Amino acid sequence: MSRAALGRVVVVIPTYNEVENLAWIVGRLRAAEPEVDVMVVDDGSPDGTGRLADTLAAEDPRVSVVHRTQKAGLGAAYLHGFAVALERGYDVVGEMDADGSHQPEQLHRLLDALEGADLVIGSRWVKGGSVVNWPLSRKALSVGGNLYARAALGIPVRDVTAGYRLFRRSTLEAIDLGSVESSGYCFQTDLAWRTAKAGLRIAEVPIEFVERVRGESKMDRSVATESLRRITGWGLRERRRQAGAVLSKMRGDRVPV
Ligand SMILES: Nc1nc2c(ncn2[C@@H]2O[C@H](COP(=O)(O)OP(=O)(O)OP(=O)(O)O)[C@@H](O)[C@H]2O)c(=O)[nH]1
Ligand SMILES: [Mg+2]
Repeated sequence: MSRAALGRVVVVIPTYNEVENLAWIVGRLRAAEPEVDVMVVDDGSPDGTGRLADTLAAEDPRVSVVHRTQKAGLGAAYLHGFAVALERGYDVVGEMDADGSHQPEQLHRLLDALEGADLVIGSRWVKGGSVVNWPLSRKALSVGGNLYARAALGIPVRDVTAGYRLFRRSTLEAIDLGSVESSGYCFQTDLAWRTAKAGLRIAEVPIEFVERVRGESKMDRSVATESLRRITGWGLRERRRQAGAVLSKMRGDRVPV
């Protein structure tokens, strides 16, 4: 499919204290994909990231900024950005970190895969995917978290926590964003899970994920705890639903006709 057939594409970049990274990543994205728009969603970063984003937007009509007043988590920032993107009529809405972990030069892989999918995930854990500069402990956390999520939810996605993504507009409209409560990274699992449940197509393409070299990670224990708690809850609910469906089918089968 040609790029034009995808329609208008915007990549949302959530930021909190990314002043050292933002110009670098936005510049790379604009150079790699000149037809793709960029929307920075900043949570009132004390380090001036929001002001820097305004400067970038003033220099380039394809860059825009959404300012939020306080740090409310990655999920909340994305939900805000998605709502603005849908309101502005974009056909494809993407996710990308500001810290260089998601390489703009690999976005074409995701764009190409969107032809046959409703959600494309840039994946570290499919064949050809990789992680650069992660200690073994961080790898184990990601692989373990993915195994757990896959087992609990039964979705066939290798990297369900990954945050390099493209959604079709129709996907975001189908998965009831208004009822999403996940605020941390669990947001990523939540949206993949909703997409799978809606019967939509999820494709994974391999990416090389590069650990941030500048600025501080916002990952902390509460983020991992939220994921574990919510995924377990969703998994148990799903198992109960499946068991209920089997039971009612068995009862239905026995009803004499
Ligand atoms: N607007 C907003 N952005 C956030 C928030 N938390 C994280 N981010 C951004 O989300 C992206 C991912 O955050 P990171 O801290 O890099 O998280 P991570 O990649 O899982 O962790 P590291 O691998 O340790 O870097 C970055 O662009 C952050 O600036 C938040 O509360 N609000
Ligand atoms: Mg990061």
